[in-house]
Amino acid sequence: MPQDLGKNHGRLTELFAQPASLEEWMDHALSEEQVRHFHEKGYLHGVPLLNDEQVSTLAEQLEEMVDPNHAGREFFYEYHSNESENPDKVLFHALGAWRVRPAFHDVLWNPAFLMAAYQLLGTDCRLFHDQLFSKPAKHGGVVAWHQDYSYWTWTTPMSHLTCWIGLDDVSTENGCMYYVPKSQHWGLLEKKPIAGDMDAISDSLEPGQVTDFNNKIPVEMNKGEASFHHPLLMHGSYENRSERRRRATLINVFADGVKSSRDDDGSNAPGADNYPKVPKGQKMSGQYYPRLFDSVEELGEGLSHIPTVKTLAQ
Ligand SMILES: O=C(O)CCC(=O)C(=O)O
Repeated sequence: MPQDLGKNHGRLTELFAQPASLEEWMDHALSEEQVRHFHEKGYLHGVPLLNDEQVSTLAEQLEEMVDPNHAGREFFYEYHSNESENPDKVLFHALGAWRVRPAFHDVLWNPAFLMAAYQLLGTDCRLFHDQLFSKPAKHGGVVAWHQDYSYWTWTTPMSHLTCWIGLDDVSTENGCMYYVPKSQHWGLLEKKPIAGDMDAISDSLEPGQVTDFNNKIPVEMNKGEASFHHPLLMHGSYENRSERRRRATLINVFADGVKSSRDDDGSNAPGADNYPKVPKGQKMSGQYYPRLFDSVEELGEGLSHIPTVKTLAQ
């Protein structure tokens, strides 16, 4: 019987060493300039989060999960695959890998991720969910322009953060993400279909916002590097025109204290039927929404010296 790894909140592997001192945590801290960049533009990219061994272990375990018959498939919250015979050709998107394979479980407690998430949220985080993306070589699939929070309005208040981690080098040729800088100030726009028409959002935009798309930036990075973005930042990715795959894992977190606003019948949370349920009005917490970081416990007296989006705003 496959085990649900989500029942366990301790490390399952030796892949990610835990810092033993404040100094070791500080080795992972973002600079004030990086935090300011995120605060102003709504994103930060090129943050090194994984070494080569971590990348290859995650990539191997992703390959296993691309096979729809793998052990543990039932623990996914969402699982979309075009079911090709050849794993290299599968367009794959799934949520919940942390419950299925140990490296995806332990990457949630990667100290480099936790430190950056603390600084960019300005507070301690809990896991919302993870995601896997694999775009095969020469594949026409796009991820249409969208704002992540348009999928998450059943959790409030909006205090969420996305971390996108490349398991391959990513460039404009193999379908890297694009961001529209400062679009986090546009407010929440209508949700449009995520596949098919890249520009489906365009009829919800003001003329000035349409012009802002001219400033979109490609998030080109080396494998093992991450980008972070604000829940309202407009982003998407074009097709993979290259001979190379483009694989990534994402970690979606929210501030400790975010509550469920999901109606009992789930009507205001389309697509979220398989997520562990929290009654409306209650804090998103419990086994499947673990608190990943306790800044007071981990950073103690160092806390007041660490730049965060909240200290910048003061
Ligand atoms: O990996 C992609 O192409 C899209 C990822 C995405 O939509 C996200 O990071 O929220």
